Formats: sequence, structure tokens, C-alpha cells
Amino acid sequence: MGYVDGIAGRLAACVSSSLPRHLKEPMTAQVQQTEFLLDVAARFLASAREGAIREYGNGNINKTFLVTPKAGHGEPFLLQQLNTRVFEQPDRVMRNIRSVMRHLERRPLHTAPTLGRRWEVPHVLLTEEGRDHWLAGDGSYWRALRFIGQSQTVDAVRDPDQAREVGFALGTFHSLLSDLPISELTDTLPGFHIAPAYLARYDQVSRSTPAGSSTEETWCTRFIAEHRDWVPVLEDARERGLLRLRPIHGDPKVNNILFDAATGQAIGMVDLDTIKPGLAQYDIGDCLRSSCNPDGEETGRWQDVRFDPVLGKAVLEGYLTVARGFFDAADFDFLPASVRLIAFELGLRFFTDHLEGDVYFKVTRRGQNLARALVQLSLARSIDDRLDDLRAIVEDLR
Ligand code: GN1
Ligand code: MG
Repeated sequence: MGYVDGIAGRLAACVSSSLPRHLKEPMTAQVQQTEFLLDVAARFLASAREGAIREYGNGNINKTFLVTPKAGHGEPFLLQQLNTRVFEQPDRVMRNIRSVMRHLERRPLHTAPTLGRRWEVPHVLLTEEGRDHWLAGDGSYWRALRFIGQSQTVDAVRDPDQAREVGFALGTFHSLLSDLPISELTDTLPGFHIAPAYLARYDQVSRSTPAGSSTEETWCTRFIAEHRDWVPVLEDARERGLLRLRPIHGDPKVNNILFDAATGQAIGMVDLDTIKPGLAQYDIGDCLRSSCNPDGEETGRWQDVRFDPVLGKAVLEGYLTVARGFFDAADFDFLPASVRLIAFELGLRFFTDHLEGDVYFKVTRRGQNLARALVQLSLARSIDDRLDDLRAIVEDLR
């Protein structure tokens, strides 16, 4: 992640003219890239053209940059290039975010679960023409978001107190949207979290591009084959009318939760691209599979990956301090299976993408999606081993 500001970048361009050709070209490309990014940033704030820009965060889908205008020329903001290979209809993403913001603005504040606490929302910034995105000449789709200062994210949860805050954040998010009619939301990513569809896709891909014979690929193939029966649990429950659709976040992994830099309290949820009508269990499952794996998603030591039920209990406690009011008996029934399912589903998604040649999740090296698949499948195995503990925790919390 290189920090390049406009002036230093231009200076580097002059210096680079005296460099040998093989050293000169990457630098020139970087400068052009910085110029391009500052030009896009300036669509949202004219003075940003003279500012600094650097890559920010570590999302697997979109590209995110932090734009810092020169002192006295405006607030820092995030500039994001939406991945239109994943979100084929980016206008839908922006429409959903608008519906959510409108809903939050007209909601009576005195009922908010965050009363007396800091709670922040990643507002969308408009272009000079009043649009919520900028379509660049090369077809890339850009948007800008308010940067929430005095905050931090974590890639793995430290202890039960932090886990309780994670649960509080998701519960608050669900609670704030619980009275938003799902008819006001569109589906930004058809098939997202529909586990049987991911399995069908995997079957199709693994027939046309079979896995190799390495130990890791063989392990994934066998593990998936042995646990196919885990897959339909939530879609079956939905079809039987046991679980209902409601507004969900879609991607509540731990590094999409903001913490106050000083107090450590959770203060908001970011990455609103996948808000859509869905099952709360997708979100809770995703939140637990992500926050109760102390080694994090990118660990190379997949054999050691463990689900930590103590953290799981704390996340659920935090969630229920806010969400108990709209959580019914069936919601509790499906919690343990949903945590195992979402870990397995994500493992399946990473492994399929590995077989397809890394077309969906961003990678910095070949083999990274295989490594990620191993972590999630191994986590699903650990959740399965602790399923009785998880069931007991859920029973206690009912
Ligand atoms: C992707 O963009 P990011 O990193 O927040 C993915 C999630 C996965 C996650 C795993 C739209 O999220 O579903 O759980 O990677 N988002 C999409 O790290 O597919
Ligand atoms: Mg995301």
C-alpha cells in the first residue's frame, strides 16, 4: 500500500525521466494512476485534486482509497471503485444505501438502541452535479463515503468484551432496520448466501475444472463431499415458512465493524453493498464465523483454526441485548447450524473461485483463495465439533 501524494508523485515523475527504462515504467504508471484517482476524487470534492490518496482497508471485492485534502480544504473521505464484475448493477447498490439512509433519518431517535452511545453511519457524498456516483471514462464506477474518524477496525477479535461489542453492533444494525419494509430494498447480488446455489455452482465448476491432486485440494474436495448435507438447512427453513426475510447487512464480518479508537466501543457498521432482504441467520452466522476465529481469515496455519465458543457466547449476548425483541423461537433454533453453514459456504465459495482461477475474490497471489478455503472449511469442522456447546449456549440465552 503505497502512500503517494499528488506533488510527490509529480516530482517522482520528473526524477524517473533519468532512470533506466525498466525502473521508469512502473513509476510512470503509478503516477498516472494517482493522477487518475485524484481526478475521480475531485468529482466529489474539487479541492481533493491537490490532496493525497492511498489505498485503504483490505476488502476482498471493491477497491478503497482514503483521500486527504490539503489542510483547511475539506474533510478526508473514502473513495471506492465498485467491483462491477461482482455487482453487475451498481445502481441497485446505491439505491439500497439511499433507502437505508432515508429510513435512518426518519426513524424516531429516542427508540434507538444506541441512545447515549456513539453511533456512526457511512454517509454517501455527492458529486458536484448531485449524483451519488461517478462513471469514469474507462467505465469504472466510483462513489465516495464520509470517513469516520477516531475509529478503528480489527481483523480478529481480542477477547469476550470486544466480542460483546461486535454482537451489539450487529444487533443495533438489525434493530435500526427492523421496521424498514423489505419491499424498499432490492437484491444487489442475486444468489448471495443461497447455499444450495453455491453447491450447484461448485459441482458445475469442479466437473469442468477438476481440483488438482495436492494434499490441500484433495482435503477440500473430500471435506465438501462428506458434508453436503449441511447445505440446505436455511433455505429449507425459509421455504417451510419457519424463517422470514428481513433487511440484513449481508457481510457483517468483523472488519466491517467500527470501534471507537479511544473507548473500544462498537460505533457502526460499514460496507453496506449487500444490504438486502435475507435471513438474520445469514448475518449472525457470518458474524460468528468471522469473529470467533481468533486466527483470522488469512492465517496460513489452517490446521490450527478453531472456533472459540466463549467468544461466540459473548457475541450472541451482545446481539440479544438489542435484538431480543424481534427474535422469535425459530430464530434461536437455527442459530447453531447457521454458524457452521456460513463457514462451510464461504469455504465452498473460496474453493470454487480457486478452481475458476480467482475471478471473484481479489488475490495478491495464486493459491490465496485455496488457503482461504482451507481456513473456512477447517473452521466449519471445528464448529461442527463444538456444535453441542453452541446449542447449549443458545438454549441458555433463549
Ligand atoms: C467479501 O468485500 P468484503 O471483503 O467485505 C464477500 C463476503 C465474504 C468476505 C470474506 C460481496 O467481503 O461475502 O464473507 O469477502 N463479499 C461479497 O472475507 O461477496
Ligand atoms: Mg463487502
